[in-house]
Amino acid sequence: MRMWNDFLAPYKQAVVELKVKLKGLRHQYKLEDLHAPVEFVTGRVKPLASIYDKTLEKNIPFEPSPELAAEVPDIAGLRIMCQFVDDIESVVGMLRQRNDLKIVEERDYISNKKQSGYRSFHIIIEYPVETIRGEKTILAEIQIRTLAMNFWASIEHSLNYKYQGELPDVIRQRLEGAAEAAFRLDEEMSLIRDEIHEAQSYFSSFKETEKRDIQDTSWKGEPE
Ligand code: 0O2
Ligand code: 0O2
Repeated sequence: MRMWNDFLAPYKQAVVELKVKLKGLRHQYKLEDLHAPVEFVTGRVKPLASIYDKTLEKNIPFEPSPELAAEVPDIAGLRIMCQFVDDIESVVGMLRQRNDLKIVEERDYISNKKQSGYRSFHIIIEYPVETIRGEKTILAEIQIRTLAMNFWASIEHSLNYKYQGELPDVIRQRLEGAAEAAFRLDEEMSLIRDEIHEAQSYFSSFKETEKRDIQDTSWKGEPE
């Protein structure tokens, strides 16, 4: 187990660091009162049981090794959720410009959805982690998707887990239909994007004023 802990340590470090950095993008947009292409960010280190399944699939030994690190590029996984399909392109553009990571592969499952109906944009990066024994470069996967794509993927993932990958035909067809419905929802939302932005910016400035008023009242105290 010690060997696995040592092997996974830089991946854990990378997930923590990248989560802070990617969430930071959202805060920077908010600070400037701009629409943030990042809605929220999650991250995880692949559980050992899932790494084990991958090694069976790829027919490689289940042991910490450079081969495993190269064959399973999503041991460190980050997920960026966006409101609109166009936001995905903005996020990908920003990632391409960063100096703290290097993109080594892009997979566009939005233009080319998977047979299951799955849509998302995947990026594999090389990311340097500073360790007590010097710099270690690891691979990490960043998945970028809309809220609707994420909703579909998490439901499909749970169903696949329940049926252990053998989905009954009727459920498979329903999921394909649901994937199209999610895609149409994204298209509809894009069409009223400007209206939504206006409403959100109105709502946040209203909240700010409300917060200021409350602070003013508590500072002055209750009228006597
Ligand atoms: P905020 O201020 O809500 O953005 P950790 O416990 O440190 O490992 P973290 O980030 O707390 O990690 O948890 P995780 O599971 O990686 O990410 C969850 C973050 O995503 C939380 O934000 C949730 O609020 C946010 N999240 C999850 N699902 C949704 C959703 O459907 N909509 C929205 N808008 N946000 C969601 P934080 O980090 O607590 O901070
Ligand atoms: P997890 O951690 O449970 O999400 P390949 O070997 O080239 O066929 P590979 O290595 O599976 O492809 O990479 P791919 O397909 O680019 O990305 C794999 C990850 O994308 C999966 O991780 C899922 O997170 C997500 N994904 C891909 N296809 C689907 C799908 O049909 N439905 C859902 N819900 N998610 C999908 P893991 O490894 O499954 O693990």
